[in-house]
Amino acid sequence: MKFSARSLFANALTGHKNWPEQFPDKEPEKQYDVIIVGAGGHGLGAAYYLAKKYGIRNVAVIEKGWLGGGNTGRNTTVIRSNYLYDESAAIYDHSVDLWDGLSQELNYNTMFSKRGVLMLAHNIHDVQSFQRHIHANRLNGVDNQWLSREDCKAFLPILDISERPHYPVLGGALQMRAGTARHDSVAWGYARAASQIGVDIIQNCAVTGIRRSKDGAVTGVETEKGFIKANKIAVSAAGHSAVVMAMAGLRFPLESYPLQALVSEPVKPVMPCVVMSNAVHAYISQSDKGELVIGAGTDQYTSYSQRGALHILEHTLMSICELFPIFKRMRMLRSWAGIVDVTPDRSPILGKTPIEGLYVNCGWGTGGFKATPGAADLLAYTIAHDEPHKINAPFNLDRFTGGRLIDEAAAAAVAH
Ligand code: FAD
Ligand code: PYC
Repeated sequence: MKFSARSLFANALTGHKNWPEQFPDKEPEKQYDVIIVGAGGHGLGAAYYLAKKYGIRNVAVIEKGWLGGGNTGRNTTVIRSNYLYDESAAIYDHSVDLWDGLSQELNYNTMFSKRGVLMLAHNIHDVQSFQRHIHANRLNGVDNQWLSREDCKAFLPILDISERPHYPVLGGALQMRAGTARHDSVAWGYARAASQIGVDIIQNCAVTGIRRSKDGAVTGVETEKGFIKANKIAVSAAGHSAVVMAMAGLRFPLESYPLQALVSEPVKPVMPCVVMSNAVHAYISQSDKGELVIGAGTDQYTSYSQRGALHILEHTLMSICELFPIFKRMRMLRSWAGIVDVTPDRSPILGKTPIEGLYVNCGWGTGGFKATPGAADLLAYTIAHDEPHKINAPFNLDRFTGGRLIDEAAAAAVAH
């Protein structure tokens, strides 16, 4: 049996043993109270809150790769809550609130930095849409303000506000409480804290099936290493949620797409905030190490391949250079992709399923990193109480049959 260097390192850090030492038999008798499928920030965070807030410690998080190796470790860390609808304001703002104290809560520096997120408007439709968002946000107590073209330049001097670019800047919406964090620290922080209070994290162990009793309730998961029993199972397997839910016989309204990002060589501080532009399919920030962190829109075709199309990156870099001519000679160090699962209304699905004992957290699409502490907290609540919290109740699966969609396409901020 082989283990990657990363997973051995992960185990060393969390004090966890690998599967064979933990479960010498192929068919362990171990019965967990809760199994969470997927050791991303959401799954690990839910395990932490189950143990910490509700005293449910007999929990296993089962991961096919290494912890934090999915989208949690691949994203560009934009955290904001400037969504349009009341339901979204409540769920994303709950998360931003939790980000605030997370480093202290976990005793692990998540490097949350409220440097502001500026969303650029390039046409009259953008202007109207962003101003509508600003009004809606304010009514919900979420900070967001309109900047004129000149205000944008004053806030971000390297921005080209001339008529030269294909998409001239007409203004922008700025949320100052928004910002960035360090992506994998969230997974590590939750993993260490959960592990310290009794949660098992089992890596290199893909879930391959969900077993159900004759009356339909879940009884456990089939994995590459054998069957593991539990009467409650939560699936938090971003990008692959539809595949895992199909194991229980459920069809989910999700499509999976590659989403790409890249980073440059490090340079001295030059970007004071995050800048996003849905119209040009590009966004950019600067990490504390000095690298420019640049993200693209999703690929145009569905795929589970963790690499995206080159022309998407070319288009993104072209747009970045138009908005910021100063970056034309920067060299890019690396690029990568993650698989995001997208719902028809671009809002997540977080709650119970029609199957007894089966819970789901998926469909965060291009925007679930910001939601990590909030989604984790609400998933733990839903599992512990066997009913959703009022914040996630609107995000249930049956909104797609009942028609109560929460259409956040315009607030997604990343081109799909
Ligand atoms: P993940 O971290 O993906 O964890 C899910 C885990 O499930 C994975 O580790 C996977 O291996 C595991 N898994 C899957 N199938 C199985 C199985 N059968 N058995 C066991 N385990 C399984 N969001 C933002 O808010 N801001 C951003 O700036 C942002 N930028 C992004 C940039 C990129 C390039 C990408 C790809 C995504 C971005 N996102 C962003 C989205 C964000 O990354 C995700 O929504 C979020 O990280 C999802 O977290 P998670 O814990 O649910 O999923
Ligand atoms: O949801 O803010 C976001 C985001 C930024 C980059 C990718 N997603």
